Amino acid sequence: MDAKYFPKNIEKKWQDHWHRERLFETRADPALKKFYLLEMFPYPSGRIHMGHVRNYTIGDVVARFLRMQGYNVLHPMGWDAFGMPAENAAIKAKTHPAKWTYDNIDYMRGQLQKLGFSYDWSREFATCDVSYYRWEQLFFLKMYERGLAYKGSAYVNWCGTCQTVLANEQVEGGACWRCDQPVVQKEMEQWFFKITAYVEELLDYTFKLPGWPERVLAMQQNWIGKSLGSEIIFPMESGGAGIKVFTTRADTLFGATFMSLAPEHPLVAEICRTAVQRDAIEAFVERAKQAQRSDRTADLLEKEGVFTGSYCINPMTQEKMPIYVANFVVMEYGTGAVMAVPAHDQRDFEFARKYGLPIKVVIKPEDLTGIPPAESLTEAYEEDGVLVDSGTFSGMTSARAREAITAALAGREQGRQTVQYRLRDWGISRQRYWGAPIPIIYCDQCGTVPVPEADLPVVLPTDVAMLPNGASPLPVCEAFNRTVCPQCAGPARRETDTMDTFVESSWYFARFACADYTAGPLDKERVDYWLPVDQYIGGIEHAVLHLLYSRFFVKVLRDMGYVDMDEPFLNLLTQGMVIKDGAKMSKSKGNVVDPDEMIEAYGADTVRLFCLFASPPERDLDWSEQGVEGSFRFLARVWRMVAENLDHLRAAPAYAGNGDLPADLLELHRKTHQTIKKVTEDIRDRFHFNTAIAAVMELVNQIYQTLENNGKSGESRRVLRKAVETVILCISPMVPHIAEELWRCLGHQESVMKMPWPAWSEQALKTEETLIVVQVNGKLRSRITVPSGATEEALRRAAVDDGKIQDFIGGKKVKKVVVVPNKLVNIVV
Ligand code: ANZ
Ligand code: ZN
Repeated sequence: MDAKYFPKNIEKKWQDHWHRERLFETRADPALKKFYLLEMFPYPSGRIHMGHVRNYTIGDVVARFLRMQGYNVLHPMGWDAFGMPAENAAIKAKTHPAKWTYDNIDYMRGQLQKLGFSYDWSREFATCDVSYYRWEQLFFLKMYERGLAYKGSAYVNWCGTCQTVLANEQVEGGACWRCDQPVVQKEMEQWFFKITAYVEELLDYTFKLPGWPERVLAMQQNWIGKSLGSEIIFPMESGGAGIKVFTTRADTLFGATFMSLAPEHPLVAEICRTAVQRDAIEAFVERAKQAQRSDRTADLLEKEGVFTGSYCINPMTQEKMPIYVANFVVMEYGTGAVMAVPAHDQRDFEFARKYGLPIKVVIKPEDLTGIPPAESLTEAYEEDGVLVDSGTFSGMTSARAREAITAALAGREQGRQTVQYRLRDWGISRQRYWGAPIPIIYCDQCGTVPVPEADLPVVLPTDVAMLPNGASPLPVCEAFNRTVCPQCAGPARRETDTMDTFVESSWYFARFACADYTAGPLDKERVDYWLPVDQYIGGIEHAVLHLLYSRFFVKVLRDMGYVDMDEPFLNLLTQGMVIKDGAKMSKSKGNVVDPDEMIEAYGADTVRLFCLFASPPERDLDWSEQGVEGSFRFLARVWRMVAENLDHLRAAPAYAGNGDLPADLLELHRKTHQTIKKVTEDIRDRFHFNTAIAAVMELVNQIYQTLENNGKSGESRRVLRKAVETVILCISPMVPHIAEELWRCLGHQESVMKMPWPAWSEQALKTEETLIVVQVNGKLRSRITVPSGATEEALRRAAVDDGKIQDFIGGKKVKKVVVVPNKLVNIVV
């Protein structure tokens, strides 16, 4: 064995060996306890980044740890391979998205292999493989049959830069999640998945996922945004159908003094009284529509509106209420109409002040003090309270009044209790090329016709030239586009929209259970064995996108009979970001550290160790080259510990006795078992690899100490060997290459990965105590209890620190301390 640690000499060697031995390939076996461990699969952008390295290292440690604990572990890897960057890159580099994508996959697979991750590569697939997306097209057809996939016209988020529609989940603060450019509203025909059909179940289960971080569940609950409230109908002054509003504050109805409609509200065009008003409104509506929806509801937005010239009637006060069009009302929520209560809603308050509309106070704090009369109000009183000026409801609390007023209206068919959700159906149409074609055909005679199942897959043509402006080449690709109608055999055209790539990532985890299956999308038997995913690991940025879509998809697949579970991911770990110089490591910040360079300089094990040691997984990880060097130095120290004592260690089997040992060996024995316990619990219960590693470091220190102090008795060799093997076993999930090499150097024939995880002995943890006599100048002055086998140094300290002894020493100078281990300390002053 080399005297010094050279990762290059061992890493590739063991990677190849593990691969040849197929150590990580798994098969469903009902006799074994299964564990499905999954990290979010990457987009093949070209190279992996440190965020990937961290995510996948965390997953790999858990996978290797659980295998040693006897689990049948499924740990697959694949590629989320459709999506726009491929198109943009292909246009720039004058290549084809398919070539760009598969080249990247080849490169990145090599990178992952260089890190020694223990994936079952036999299950690898890319979502742009026809053998994958063909099944997604089948799901689409089945969803279409069930009304869960439908085409509708809607205002959608349009990103001009990316030339595509975005889902609500993909718009962040009014900007495209991918290119950060402003998103505008555009009315378009779109395909939708009816996620709202599952809204109650999706919400319900957020309270039944104890293995998920609270933060993610809260984000999903907010996104679903369930509101209990009332629908109230306000008759038009001129008769005809009234205006329906949704409100959570029916208790404020007596204070509703005007009505606000969304610019897109269908009534707007009808009720403008004069041509002047109509022009003013049209101009206003156009302006308002340009603004992004999320901005329109933001608190900071300048409230603006235009009077329509019409009035409706407050169903309680019977007073006339002017109808306005207002920029802060959105069509997509509730009914697109809001009863305005300026005294109790801040937006309405600002609006009323601006346009001189009446403000009427109808809620006061419970003690009936506090809020000034309407004229001198400076802001709305938005809290619940007690009703005033509200007819027979005056004196009621807000909570009671909401029910009572709604019930009274219900009696007159002017209102009812209802529930609203913020969640909208999932728009899945993308006007892009590099995606799974939507299996639909349009025929002049028959209309919209689904592609028959037998005609699947609808293969994305690859012999197309990319258009320089970034628009999809599919609409102009006649070979693809022109087809015959499956119903009437007449000429027809294909849908040229492709599916959102989030559709692919909504079920890939199930396909990993049976990636080679060709008789259908999912082999029920294997899927039932492996799923749900026991532990999922990935970034928090997917909290409402991928993680919500996947939950929805699994429920749909369940209802179609493909799977037997309600939820896809039992436990979720969201790891923090990788930070450098105070900012997230990213290309745009120019602070990227390339994993390849780090592996080249230090070896994969060091990179892995640093990622694990620098911080617990949920926290951000601060990249530091010194930290990386420190990790390397530790591994080198472990290496020397074995290399420099190899003959000594190889001469005896590991100690397996009950701890009947001389003091210093007993200490090492105890430390060994303490370390096993600590590492096991830190990994198993908390994924706190950093503290686990710190514990191993302590054990290594202790081993060095014992090596220094101890002769080469048979017993010491055995205890040392046990301690050294413990170090190797405990670090083997984290730094598998060096662990494997050292393990073999000790003479083992079998891979360290096939070893059972070490167990600790409770008995070894126990510290026996010994009574020690303490003398000062030869006279008995105190007795202290210390752990048996305490070192001389520890005894000396314990004796000098003892309270009684301190009194005897007083201010005198300690000349000498004589220690008789396990018996006596004499302090000479
Ligand atoms: C009258 C009222 C009085 C309201 C009051 C609030 C306070 P959540 O909790 O989010 O469901 N609203 C309803 N539809 C809207 C739309 N399409 N665009 C903008 N705002 C809309 O919010 C429900 C409240 O949001 C509703 O209750 C309504 O204003 C407003 F003192 O109705 B409220
Ligand atoms: Zn037809």
